[in-house]
Amino acid sequence: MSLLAEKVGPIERVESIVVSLPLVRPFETSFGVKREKTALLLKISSEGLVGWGECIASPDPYYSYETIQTARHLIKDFLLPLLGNSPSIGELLDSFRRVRGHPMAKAAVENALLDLIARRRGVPLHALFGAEKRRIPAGVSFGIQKDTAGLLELVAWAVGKKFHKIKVKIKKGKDLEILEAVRSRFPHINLMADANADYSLDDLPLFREMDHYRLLMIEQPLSYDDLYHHALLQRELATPICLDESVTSFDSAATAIAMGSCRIINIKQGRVGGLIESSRIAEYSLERGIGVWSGSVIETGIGRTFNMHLQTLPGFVFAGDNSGTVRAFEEDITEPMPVLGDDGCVEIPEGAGIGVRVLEERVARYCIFREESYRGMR
Ligand code: OSB
Ligand code: MG
Repeated sequence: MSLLAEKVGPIERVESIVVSLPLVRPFETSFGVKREKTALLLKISSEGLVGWGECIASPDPYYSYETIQTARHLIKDFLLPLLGNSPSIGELLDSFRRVRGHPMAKAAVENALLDLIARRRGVPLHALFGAEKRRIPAGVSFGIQKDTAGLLELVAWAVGKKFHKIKVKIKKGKDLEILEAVRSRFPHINLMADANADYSLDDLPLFREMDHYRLLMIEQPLSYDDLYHHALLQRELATPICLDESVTSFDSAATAIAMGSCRIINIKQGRVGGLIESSRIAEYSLERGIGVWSGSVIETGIGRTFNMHLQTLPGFVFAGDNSGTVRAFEEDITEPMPVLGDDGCVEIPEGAGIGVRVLEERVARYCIFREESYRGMR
């Protein structure tokens, strides 16, 4: 049976659980410093099986307008009630279209239902998409550091670990010297910079300088919802622009590609409405010569594992951001932890669904809020 035609129900109960995990080291971007990871988890129960999802919204609206509170509200009051019509997963996602925006809320529900469907079928998540298991090349992302020496140490460590892509965060006033230092010490690594929307077209001279560092790409240099100015900037640069914040759906991806706003797309499946929307973007991009990769917002083991399965699809030609391949938390909420091999790759977990066990006693330990968001017929 095709995936979209598969019935999602009967769903007995959905719980929304907010956990807060201390980060091993603070993560600084142009929009702020994160010291702990706070995430909204969904636990969907159906006929003795459980599907898990993780919403990528933050407590604050700085990376995206969605927050944990808005996502929890949208999920409980507008998305989950649509389960009452016993839809197929395709019908449910169609009915989500009536709700404008809020792709992070939609993705969390979609993810948990796909995990449930895959567990019910007894197959790994990526098999729902007809994809084959493969080793996933790992990338690493470093936040803005206090000093360049500290960053160089981290990069040297990552080079030793054979990471396939090294991303450094930049912001206004902390850009060229950082890239100059890393590039001159490591002339041959796959290096890229992520600006998290900190610049404008007035900074064109700075981007012309950046063109000299042979970066694999520059991620989201301009405003979070801009496509036009990115198209103007891309024309002036040899370095590919990669869009993150500006791509929030298949439609915005198609517009970006048509306008020449980027040559690469960072697909965070949690940012574009889920795995099914991501698979459409990846296929469409591949047909048009646009490379994609899987980004992350330092998800817990739940969200991280969804991202790993996504990367088995065709079109994912660059290594992803995979926070989980670096120890991000003192203690994660899933087992087993991914192991970074000598080849700089990680293995997709075996087993049905996402294939990792959620450690409920740890979820309980780090839980800061919990509610029942849906109760179905029994
Ligand atoms: O812009 O990619 C981003 C983390 C939080 C919010 C936005 C971003 C990020 C990262 C994390 O870059 C990268 C990782 O998880 O390894
Ligand atoms: Mg980014």
